[in-house]
Amino acid sequence: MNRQEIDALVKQMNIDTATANVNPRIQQIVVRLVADLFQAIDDLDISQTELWKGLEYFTDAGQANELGLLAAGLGLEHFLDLRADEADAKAGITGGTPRTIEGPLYVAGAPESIGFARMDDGSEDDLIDTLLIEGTVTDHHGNLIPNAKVEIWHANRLGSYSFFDKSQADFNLRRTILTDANGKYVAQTTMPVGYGCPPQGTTQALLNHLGRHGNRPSHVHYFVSAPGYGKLTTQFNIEGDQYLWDDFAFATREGLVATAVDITDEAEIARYGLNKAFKKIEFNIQLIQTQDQAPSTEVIRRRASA
Ligand code: MBD
Ligand code: FE
Repeated sequence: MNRQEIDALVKQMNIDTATANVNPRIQQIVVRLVADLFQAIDDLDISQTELWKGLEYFTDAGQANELGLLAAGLGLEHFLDLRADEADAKAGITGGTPRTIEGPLYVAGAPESIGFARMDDGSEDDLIDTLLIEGTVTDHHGNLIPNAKVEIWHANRLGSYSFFDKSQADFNLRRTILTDANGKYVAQTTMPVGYGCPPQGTTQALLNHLGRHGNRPSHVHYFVSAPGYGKLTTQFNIEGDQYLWDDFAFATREGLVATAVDITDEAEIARYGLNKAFKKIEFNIQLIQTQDQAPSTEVIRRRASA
């Protein structure tokens, strides 16, 4: 079949046969996606058995709640970031901390505090290094932004996230910190370990067929927002991890690589109120002022809440 025949066929299938509530945007998107699918079936001579295999895959992935993970693993989420960067550039927006993907593991409703939060529940104290994260939130001139909302979430020493891993306490390693009067935030937590896709899951099954691993480097997620500034979705990825530049979700970016510095000096340890050597990461965040011509950076998607 040629494209004209395919387009004609798809159009026919999308003629309104009912009168109410047509959504022209959905119509436009579905017509295009269906035509592109037909084209791919034709080009690749996809068999009926293969087509059903694909539909069954989506059924299984949806039932396993792994479609968000799949979107990360297929690079869809990263692709949308690259498009958002392009849209910013077109609108003349430059600078600020780079964005990178949210991933599928955010949970709304984490405990809030001002200036400082301890994020871990102490259960990993003897098993993993303490990590101290500190930084400021500023505008792109370097002016400090007090009262900015810094939402932080990360994995434990096994690469697992609370809520999704029911063996952890609710909101373990998830906090919302409002920057203090000096625009500063400090988080005391534990060193995260990189995430790996569930080995028996639907995402890993597909990655296996593609000859790909399903691992992420050690990283910490952020949402940062303040009135008058675009909401920033980002992460830092930690230097030294074998997957730093081999992330199955393509989230590591220049400007988002953090170095964990070993702090062993007794006076420094005492100054932070700690009782053992720890690692420290400085992660400063620059927000961009909202502009009329700027595309919104707020992404609406279904998220867990606890
Ligand atoms: C993660 O922790 C993550 O950040 C992404 C993008 C995908 C799966 C797990
Ligand atoms: Fe993550």
